[in-house]
Amino acid sequence: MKRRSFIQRTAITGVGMATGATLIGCQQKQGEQQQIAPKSAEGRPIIIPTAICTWRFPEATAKAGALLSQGANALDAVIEGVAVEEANLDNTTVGIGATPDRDGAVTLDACVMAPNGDCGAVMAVENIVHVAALARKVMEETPHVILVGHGAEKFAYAQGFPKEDLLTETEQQKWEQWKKTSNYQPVINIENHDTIGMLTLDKDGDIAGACTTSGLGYKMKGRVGDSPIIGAGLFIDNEIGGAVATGLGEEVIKTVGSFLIVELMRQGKSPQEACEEAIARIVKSPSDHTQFQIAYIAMNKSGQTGSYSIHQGFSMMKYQNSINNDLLSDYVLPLPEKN
Ligand code: SD4
Repeated sequence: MKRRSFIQRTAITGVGMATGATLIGCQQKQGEQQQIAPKSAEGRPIIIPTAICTWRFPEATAKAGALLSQGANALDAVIEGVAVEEANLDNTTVGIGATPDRDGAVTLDACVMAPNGDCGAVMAVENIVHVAALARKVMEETPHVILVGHGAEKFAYAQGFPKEDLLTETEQQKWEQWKKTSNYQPVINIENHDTIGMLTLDKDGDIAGACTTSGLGYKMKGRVGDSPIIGAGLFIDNEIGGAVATGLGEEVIKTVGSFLIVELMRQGKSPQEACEEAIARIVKSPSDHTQFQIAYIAMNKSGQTGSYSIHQGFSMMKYQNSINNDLLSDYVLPLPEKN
């Protein structure tokens, strides 16, 4: 089912449903969630393994959440979680099946950040599906943080990643159609935004994050957005928490959004307050925020979460205690009429 029709259906019925062993809770607003950090009888914080992600990807949080419940560490869980969407042919903004660039090539960006502060990223990579796992390899197996283009692809083969054609027939046909007008008009919330950014908190209280995307559909060759840029698309500080962005990357980069959110949490803001402040910075900037979507999600060390977006329509998945909740985000602006 296309994400948009799923939104409409769930918004109308508001019913829960089951996928495998995982209960998907009713749609709730992020603000309606209980956000009390649980404590033991002795007053010590209890850590509840948690996975959150951008947009409505219940299978991804279910995968990461189940692994966390089985004792997996935050980094392993987050890589496996986002891999679900990288392999999802129906997701046209991540991995195989994604929308190509203007030249008809699918090029992927991803980054990861580990609890110890290490990070890795790959940009503009072709022919590799699991680019978050590849970013992890850059982090763990090279002295570098970022590899781009052919260099990243060559490294992937050396690490045993298979070469795969990422352009599906459907996306090729859509691109052929698009070429007739070459009309580049991103539509808020729909075709151009389905990047998955995920944060995981494991039983030891460690936080990891990953972000993986094809960026913007029909982007210029070589264009890179915020998603693989540490501090912009993703940031983790294991003493504080983490944040991930989705939406028009150019605007996230200008405000170093994810780093900003973690710093605001360090200063005492809740994840929700920090996400709202980061969006407020963009809204206050000279860029015309009525014309693009940006959303943030954040989590602190207690498993408290927040999300906020410029436009209506963004939601975050949150898996905690075997419940996979779809949390509608608060926003600055209602959807424009054309949507
Ligand atoms: C980018 N932030 O490349 C990404 C796009 C995105 O959902 O989030 N799409 O700018």
